[in-house]
Amino acid sequence: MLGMILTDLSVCTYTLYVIPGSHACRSAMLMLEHKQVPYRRVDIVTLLHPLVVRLHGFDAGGQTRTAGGRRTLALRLGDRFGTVPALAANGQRISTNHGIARFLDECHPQPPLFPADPEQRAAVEEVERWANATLQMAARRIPGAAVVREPAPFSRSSGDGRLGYLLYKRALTRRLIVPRILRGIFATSPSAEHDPMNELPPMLDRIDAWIADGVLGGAQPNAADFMVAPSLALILYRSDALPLFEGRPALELVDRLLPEPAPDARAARPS
Ligand SMILES: N[C@@H](CCC(=O)N[C@@H](CS)C(=O)NCC(=O)O)C(=O)O
Repeated sequence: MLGMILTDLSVCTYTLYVIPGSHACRSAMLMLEHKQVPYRRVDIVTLLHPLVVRLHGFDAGGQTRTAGGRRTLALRLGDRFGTVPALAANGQRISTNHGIARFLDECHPQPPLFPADPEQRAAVEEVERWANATLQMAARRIPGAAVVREPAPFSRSSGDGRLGYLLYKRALTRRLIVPRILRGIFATSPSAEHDPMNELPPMLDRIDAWIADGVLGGAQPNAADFMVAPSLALILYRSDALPLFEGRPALELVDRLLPEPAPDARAARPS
């Protein structure tokens, strides 16, 4: 079918629509894997995804996303058409990680994605909300600022990493299209003065505090862990972000849930 690559042809009831390397999509994949629910993954060609998921009966779950304080035309259109991850399950259409987490906990209670205790649950939901509204967009714009400044090196280095290749398999396609996505959709500027990297240390401080409080990084990962870790993994595609992570519990969290692939595993992957 136009715009799609079937990545797993085994027969199963759940189908997850994603785009390659998306941190938001990896959150849903981690939650499905946590539940040990088998699913078929459908990779949609990036930029066709709002239309493709809409044609499959999804929407964007009523989101109103902003980037750099702006609601660009493309974001408004995406919020009108649909977003990924999108989960088709037994005839139901579940849009957004927020919806997917709750659907999974209802249909597959064990292991839970939210604590049973109401106070602890409220704390996890607060972090989940922040990760969805603030961290997920910052995670696009922090590496994005480096991409729009210097597209060529990033198009080469983003061919592999904790989330796999980012958005497009071919480096030339990434070189030509990704900077346009970042500027046009996510309002990312090359200006060093307005580099969103400045927002990273306070965000890492918040995450470290939540880990210290036991809301994140517990023995049993929860929905908020699965929202936070992929965004941190995406930020780490920007090499000068790593020193800001060194020695932090936030780095341990992402290393645990989404480790850096070993160099020999990278070499063995088909290009
Ligand atoms: N925050 C939501 C939405 C995720 C999201 O923004 N997904 C992006 C891909 S990474 C998307 O589908 N964008 C479509 C568009 O902006 O048109 C979630 O976690 O489910």
